[in-house]
Amino acid sequence: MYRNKKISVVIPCYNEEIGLEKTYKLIPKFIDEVLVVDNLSTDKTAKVAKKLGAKVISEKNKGYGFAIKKGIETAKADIIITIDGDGTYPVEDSLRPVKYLLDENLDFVSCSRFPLRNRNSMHWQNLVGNKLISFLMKLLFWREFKDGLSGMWVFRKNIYNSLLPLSSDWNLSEEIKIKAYLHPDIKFDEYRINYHPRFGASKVWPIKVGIENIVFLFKFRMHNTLNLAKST
Ligand SMILES: Nc1nc2c(ncn2[C@@H]2O[C@H](COP(=O)(O)OP(=O)(O)OP(=O)(O)O)[C@@H](O)[C@H]2O)c(=O)[nH]1
Ligand SMILES: [Mg+2]
Repeated sequence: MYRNKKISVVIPCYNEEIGLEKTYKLIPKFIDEVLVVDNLSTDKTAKVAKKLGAKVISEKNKGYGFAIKKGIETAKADIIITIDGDGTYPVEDSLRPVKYLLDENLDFVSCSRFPLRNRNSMHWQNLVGNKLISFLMKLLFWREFKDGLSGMWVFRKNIYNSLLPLSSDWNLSEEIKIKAYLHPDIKFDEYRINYHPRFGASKVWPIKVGIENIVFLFKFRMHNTLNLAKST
């Protein structure tokens, strides 16, 4: 609880038995609810999460988007914080972006990892991909996104129905930020955070995901242009 607001942390997990424990132990006391979404893990992720005291839900459709949506929809909170289960996002400092959201009367804060404080925290392929996608987001949507692919967001749950992201995979990260920024009644901003090296092995193919992210951005832009043209 913080300033009378109930706060949930949502952690989508696919085989994060190593990182989840490290992540969980850093969760600060003001958090009311920790939701671990087990996305078809074949390791002990669900067992570890239960033992730690998290609420464990399972998402049977494979994909980051499916997992994070399930967690957000299940969370019973006024404010939701999303992080990864690999120890990378600074949940220990999550009061800062929450304060920023409330002090500035915002609805959606996307936590930016850039400029990186610890150069070793991100593989160079991810760094290049992130920069390229953030640049394309700026070019296509005319707003600077310092970190278009950050997985740490702090937002008011009551705006979620106005965003309703459709993506089932990694594209959801871009989609939710762009929708939050474009929505006329939602106040969006970014807030700089630290980023730590990952615990456990990565399961992502950065080039494949990068290409999917780029194709999605162009399609999403076209869809928005068509909708705008129809409404004028
Ligand atoms: N790879 C993968 N991760 C998933 C999936 N569903 C949920 N996740 C979780 O989503 C979070 C983000 O995925 P990460 O693998 O950390 O992706 P990333 O941060 O872009 O890249 P790395 O940390 O370098 O692997 C992690 O907690 C994953 O365990 C899935 O279907 N595939
Ligand atoms: Mg990660």
